[in-house]
Amino acid sequence: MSDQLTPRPEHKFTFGLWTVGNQGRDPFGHEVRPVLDPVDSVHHLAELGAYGVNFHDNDLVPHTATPAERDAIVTRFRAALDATGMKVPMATCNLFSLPVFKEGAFTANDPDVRRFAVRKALAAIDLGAEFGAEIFVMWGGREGVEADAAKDVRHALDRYKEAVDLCCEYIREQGYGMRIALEPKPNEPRGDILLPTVGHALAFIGALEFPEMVGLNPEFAHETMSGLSFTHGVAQALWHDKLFHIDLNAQRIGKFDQDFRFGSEGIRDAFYLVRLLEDSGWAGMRHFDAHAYRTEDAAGVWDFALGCMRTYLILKDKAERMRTDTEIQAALKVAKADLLAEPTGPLAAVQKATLDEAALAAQGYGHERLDQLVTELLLGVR
Ligand SMILES: [Mn+2]
Repeated sequence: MSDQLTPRPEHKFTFGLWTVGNQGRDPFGHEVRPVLDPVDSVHHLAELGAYGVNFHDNDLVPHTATPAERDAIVTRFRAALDATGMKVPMATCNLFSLPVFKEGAFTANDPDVRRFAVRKALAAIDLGAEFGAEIFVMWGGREGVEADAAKDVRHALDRYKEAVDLCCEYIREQGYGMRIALEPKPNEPRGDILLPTVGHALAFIGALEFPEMVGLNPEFAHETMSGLSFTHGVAQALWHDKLFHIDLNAQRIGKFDQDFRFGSEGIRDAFYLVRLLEDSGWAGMRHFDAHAYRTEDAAGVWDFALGCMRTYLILKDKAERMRTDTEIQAALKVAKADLLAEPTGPLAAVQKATLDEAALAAQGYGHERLDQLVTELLLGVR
């Protein structure tokens, strides 16, 4: 059992450099942890059994770096990857920290700010491609507004589409084979952010020039902030074949973006998510976009990272037990869960069927018993 809960590279666990590198700054408090060298992160995470790391351009290469400094950083980082066997499956671009993006990046009103943003994204795509990244995440943290008078959302969406199209055009031109994953979020840092939920983003993809190149990177915390079921959002992304990447963490409804250790809140939601990912056979990275509590020192950061992975593996084991638990499987039969896979039609069958409305209305589905059995499984008494 203990070996089964030990993270290993084949589990495909990845962490952003910004997650373990988070220094604990919040809107009211300064940094509490020193800067973490990305090379140290690679070594620590490899020791813990992770598969790889992901980065924003400026997590690795500072915005002010000269080309020579960039090359030296890239060489040193590559050596750490080679020494540990760690991969870089995803890269992204920081289009939210610099003052130039205070009014937006891809959707800024000023066309020159937009050009600056697209150019920065193209450079980040190059950097990701250099490390073999197959997914490029776009989180539009500054693509939003507080003063609604100042921005026509319809035009902003035109410009958002244009920017994504330009990035796709560039990826194709360079022959990178990279795919783009949009990351929805309802608010924070902007009062309202564009593409606020999985549903908004899925609809947006249909309007793009290269829709087959673009999918989603849904985040547990972001959907939960809206009070929505993250698992349902992920299920719909899977249904559309648009789950390109995922951001795992924990969050309570109605709070600021907490980015807690996976499973630290909403353990039940986390369980159903893991069950969905495992049952669907989804082959993507199990990526954690979270950070250690501000109370933690350097050692606490590695406790945090290991905790994310162990909780995932524990929930994966619970999902497996659910599949083999005869009482739970019998309760699922009572709930007729298996019959949902059966088509309703064809039309002639619908028209011909003998339907006893009173009998159908009178039947019970046994959800109380089923739910309690799953609860007891999660609580460790089954
Ligand atoms: Mn995220």
